[in-house]
Amino acid sequence: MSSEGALPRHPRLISLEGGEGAGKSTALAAVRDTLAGRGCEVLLTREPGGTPLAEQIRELLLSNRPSPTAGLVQERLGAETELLLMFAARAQHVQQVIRPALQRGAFVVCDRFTDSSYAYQGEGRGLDRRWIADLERRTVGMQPGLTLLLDLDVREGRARTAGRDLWPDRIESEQDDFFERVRLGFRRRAAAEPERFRVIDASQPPAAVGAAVAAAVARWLDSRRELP
Ligand code: Z5A
Repeated sequence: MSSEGALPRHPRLISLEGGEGAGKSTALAAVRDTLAGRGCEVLLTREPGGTPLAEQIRELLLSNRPSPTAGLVQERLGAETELLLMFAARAQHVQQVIRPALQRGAFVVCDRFTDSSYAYQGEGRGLDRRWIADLERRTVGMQPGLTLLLDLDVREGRARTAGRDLWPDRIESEQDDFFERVRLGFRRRAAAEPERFRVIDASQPPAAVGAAVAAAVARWLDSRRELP
């Protein structure tokens, strides 16, 4: 068994994953409403980010604006630095927000989590997955009990967000082949862990995506012994 597969799954930690423009906002609302409808306390959060410090790290990771102090040459962020910053933000987020919320009995719904590091930094950037697994084990120590993967054709997702931002962020500025590797990475992880992942067809209209997500969460809750 791989080292990342050996981590315990937390029964109240849910993550949402997928490529750009997959519709995580609609899905997050559907998860929140399904859980709240059963009387559960729900904390919605995101990565990279989720605490003031982690949000500052997010800015470092994603900002693509020319810096007034950088002169003409922008310093390139290396793949290894990108991975370590993702995990620096995540360590802070897990320690300050996620663990305390889980400990008081809340459900935590996270817009992206460690699977994004395997997909973007592992498959996209080509970094060694054993290194990612080691960081995951040391700084997170658990996996979500449920991961919803919004799967969508790369070009369709990018078309949805085209023209949204004056400055597309640093990762959004990558080429299609990068995002094809990321998508494949997510799909491989979902195929390897079918009991944790539910793959949602994100090409459907928003209401249908929301309904599919709500149904998946409801079935997952019903399948568990300790019902909320
Ligand atoms: N990243 C990483 O590399 N490693 C890590 O470990 C982590 C993250 C945690 C920031 O994430 C970046 O960080 C991300 C991965 C990297 N980079 N990329 N690319 P983010 O989640 O903040 O960024 P994002 O994935 O680019 O967000 P997004 O493009 O906004 O995607 P979304 O949240 O899934 O989409 P949305 O906001 O719900 O919808 C986007 C648009 O599509 C909007 O105009 C909607 O109206 C439209 N939309 C949504 N659903 C539909 C449907 N069903 N039909 C038609 N149109 C739709």
